Amino acid sequence: MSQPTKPSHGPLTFDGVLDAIKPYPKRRVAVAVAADDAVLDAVARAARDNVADAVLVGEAAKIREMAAAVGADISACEIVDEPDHEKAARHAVQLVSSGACHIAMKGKIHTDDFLRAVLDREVGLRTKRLLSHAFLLEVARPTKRLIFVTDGAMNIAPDFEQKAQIATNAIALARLFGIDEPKVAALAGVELVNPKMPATQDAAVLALMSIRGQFEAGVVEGPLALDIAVSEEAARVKGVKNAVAGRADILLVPNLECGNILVKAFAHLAGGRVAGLVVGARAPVVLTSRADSAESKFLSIACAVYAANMEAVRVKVGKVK
Ligand code: COD
Repeated sequence: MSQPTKPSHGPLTFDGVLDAIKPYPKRRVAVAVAADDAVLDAVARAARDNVADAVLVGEAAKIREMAAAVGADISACEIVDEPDHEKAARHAVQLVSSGACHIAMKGKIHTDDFLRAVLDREVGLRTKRLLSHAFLLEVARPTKRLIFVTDGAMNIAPDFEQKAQIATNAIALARLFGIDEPKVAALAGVELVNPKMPATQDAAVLALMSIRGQFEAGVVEGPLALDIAVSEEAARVKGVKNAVAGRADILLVPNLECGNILVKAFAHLAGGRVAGLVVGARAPVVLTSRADSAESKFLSIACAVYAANMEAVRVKVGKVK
């Protein structure tokens, strides 16, 4: 496997991403079902800040009406009138697969409908590998940095093999964002292997694979409970010592529900900044929740623009040995 391109900087925060993309060429985002205030706000900001312009696919009259209502200047955006959600998703994705746009973005459409277009054999952006989703969370403690939560939006109940692939995808993504050797915590409810908790068994075998060198450029440990994964104090109190405990860069969750709840608690209860991307596709895909803030959608566009400029990493995300 080709090693991911190594960025010339250290680990990024969201502000670091915004700084890094300043000299990059402006990219073009194809938005599926764009009639949504937060989406329009985000694309207007992206156009104003020279990050990206957009093709807005959806109900044209509604898009214009909403943009006016929220004061979003979308004059730099092209609008494609397509009121049907499925067709709008396919059209937006096709704009990317044909090369007319660089990034696909989910608007006000159900995630599964959008992802089916991304996975479509004709117009989609699938590769030979598993596509997975990663949330990027900007945490404040102990220092401001990005951590990655995967997969809280695409693979519903990954089996062991899929978990290994999801970890590999996330390692490539974290490296892209400046983390040299990402530390992956395979999360479970406890740190001991319990046959009654299948997530602990998967996590333990993933950790064993890591010891055997089966993940390139990253280290996986598990099972780890969330507190031990992210808090050195919790790891110390519970007597867990390993390369990942207290310092995880990637939280590999057992299933979609765990990841989704974790990230929504971070965003909606703690007010944390979050972005969301699909990893492993032929082009960057922005995938945030419909209720996410305009800022979250803007940051996701910025992260996708950043990813679009790291060609080698975007395509060659590696494989599990
Ligand atoms: N990567 C690559 N190929 C895939 C993937 C993937 N992650 N998932 C499915 N495929 C391929 C399969 O190999 C097959 O060829 C084809 O796609 C269809 O597979 P199915 O029948 O298993 O998939 P679908 O179409 O029923 O479901 C795929 C979804 C991604 C839509 C589904 O997994 C899903 O609904 N995910 C959760 C989305 C969601 O609701 N998220 C909410 C949180 S915001």
